[in-house]
Amino acid sequence: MQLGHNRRMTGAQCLADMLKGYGVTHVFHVPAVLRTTFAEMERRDTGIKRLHVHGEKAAAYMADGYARASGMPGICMAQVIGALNLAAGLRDAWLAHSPVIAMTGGREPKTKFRKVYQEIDDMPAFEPVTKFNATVDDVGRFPDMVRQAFRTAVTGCPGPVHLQFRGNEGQIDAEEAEMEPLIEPQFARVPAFRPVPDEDSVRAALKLLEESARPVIVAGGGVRASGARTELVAFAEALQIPVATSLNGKDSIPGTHPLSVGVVGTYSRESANRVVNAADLVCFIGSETGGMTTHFWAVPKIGTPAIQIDIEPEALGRNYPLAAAVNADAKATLARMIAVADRASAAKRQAWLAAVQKTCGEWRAKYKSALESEAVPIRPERLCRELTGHMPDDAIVIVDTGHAGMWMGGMFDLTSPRQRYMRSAGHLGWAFPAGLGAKCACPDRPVVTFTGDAGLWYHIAEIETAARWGINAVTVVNNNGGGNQSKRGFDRVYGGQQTAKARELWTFSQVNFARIAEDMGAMGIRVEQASAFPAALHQALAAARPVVIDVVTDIEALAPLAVT
Ligand SMILES: Cc1ncc(C[n+]2csc(CCOP(=O)(O)OP(=O)(O)O)c2C)c(N)n1
Ligand SMILES: [Mg+2]
Repeated sequence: MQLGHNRRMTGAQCLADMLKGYGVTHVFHVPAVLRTTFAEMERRDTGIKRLHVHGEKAAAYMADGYARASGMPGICMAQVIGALNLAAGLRDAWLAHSPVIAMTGGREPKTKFRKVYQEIDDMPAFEPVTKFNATVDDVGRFPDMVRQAFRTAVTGCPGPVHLQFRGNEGQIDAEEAEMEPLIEPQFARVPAFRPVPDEDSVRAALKLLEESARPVIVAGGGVRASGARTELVAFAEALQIPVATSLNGKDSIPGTHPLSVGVVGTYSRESANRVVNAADLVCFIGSETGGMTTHFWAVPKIGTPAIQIDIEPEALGRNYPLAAAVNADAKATLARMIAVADRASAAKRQAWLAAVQKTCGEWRAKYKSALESEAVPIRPERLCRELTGHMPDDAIVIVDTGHAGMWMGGMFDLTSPRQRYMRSAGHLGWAFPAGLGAKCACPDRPVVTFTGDAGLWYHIAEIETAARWGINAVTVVNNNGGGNQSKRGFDRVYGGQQTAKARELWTFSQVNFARIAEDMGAMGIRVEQASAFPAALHQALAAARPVVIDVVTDIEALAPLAVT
């Protein structure tokens, strides 16, 4: 980077050049914000697609899906009145450590505190959901503030950033200054750096793993951020250590790999929880060891000897006292461990591996009939099995929360190391727009989103956005006519019985989402028999149009609860 070549330009010209320089291909917004910048993006031939969508929260989720699929910051924008809708949409990115950069319009010093139309102080609302929350008050600050936004979003543990541009619509972008729109390519994507581990810490962790008779690895989202899947699998194979994943880290290892035991925690697979709870040593890699992954610290139980490998030092030991801690990039650490591991130590884990295989086999036997069910309405377990069997080997799978997370986390398997899996970190309705964002980032890969009907309702208007922009993602709706994950809880407060009044609290009208999709310009396919699903998925993937597959499923089907 060379400084000192300033030229007179507008903030809009500077921002358009910088976004192009960082490799941004799409921005997601609700008008009207940074209008001059949008015109400059076009005039300066940046090729950046400027997608105007139906709601700011959806714009943030699209940017989030784009960021998680590509590792590059996703950009979303809103004028001052939409700023808090955008902030709400950053909440999942914050929880998932996704590098989203939000840009909003903001207060003009000349009119502050005078009851200007639509204006409040939005900055506090961005504080809990961003790593960096800043105002751009002087046009001359565009270059350094945009660089800082990218730098913060992708370094360390990645996360969202907010820049508020002066003027309710960010009109500061029309002002001029002497500027140099320099970019730092290193900060265009995650990971920006690969800090290597301290050798002693690697040796200490490795020694414990080599000595352990019943170890297990719990791989988290940090494995994806680091791009460490290949090393993770190679390391597990070298020492013959079973691998559980967090829901966020599900694509760390294919579900069909002999060492894979499934997703551990709350939205989980029984075999994974049983294996982790039977282990004598748990090695967390790129995992927050949070409530969902550990079923609120019951899997493994506190006191189980633990190791943690994490890029963020303050994560080390947060929830489990550690026998060893490694502070470094996951890929760099695993590469070093593979290089120095004592492979002969694997022999002492034969009995453990046999027990692990038995536990996994028991899970398969227990759910065989549900996974193969021919029932009408369709069982969600069977839908998951069809998705396992027919998912393209380079697919990006995007999954909503609630039952969607439970069904797909527990019952669906990735079958190829090329497949990617991303999940809502807790917000219902995230998956559909996130899937559209992922498809924008990776137009040549199949994107298959799995959501419940309540999840789709949130941002259903974005079917029109997908059709208008030719975002050819495939969305599979587990349509049971209600938010039936809520059934257990409402039955409980009604004395443990299902009453008509309890059902009122979580059921919806029956609708045909395939027909709605067709009306909005997408393709719709309705599936009422499980055996018809594979053909529907193949048709959808070949359609070169956005597709909604509306799968009519059993409203009484409840996902199994976590075992401890
Ligand atoms: C923003 C937000 N609000 C509320 C919830 C609570 N919640 C979790 S699952 C769920 C219902 C899900 O319904 P649907 O998507 O149809 O899936 P189903 O349970 O019917 O399979 C709700 C309301 C949430 N996770 N996120
Ligand atoms: Mg539902």
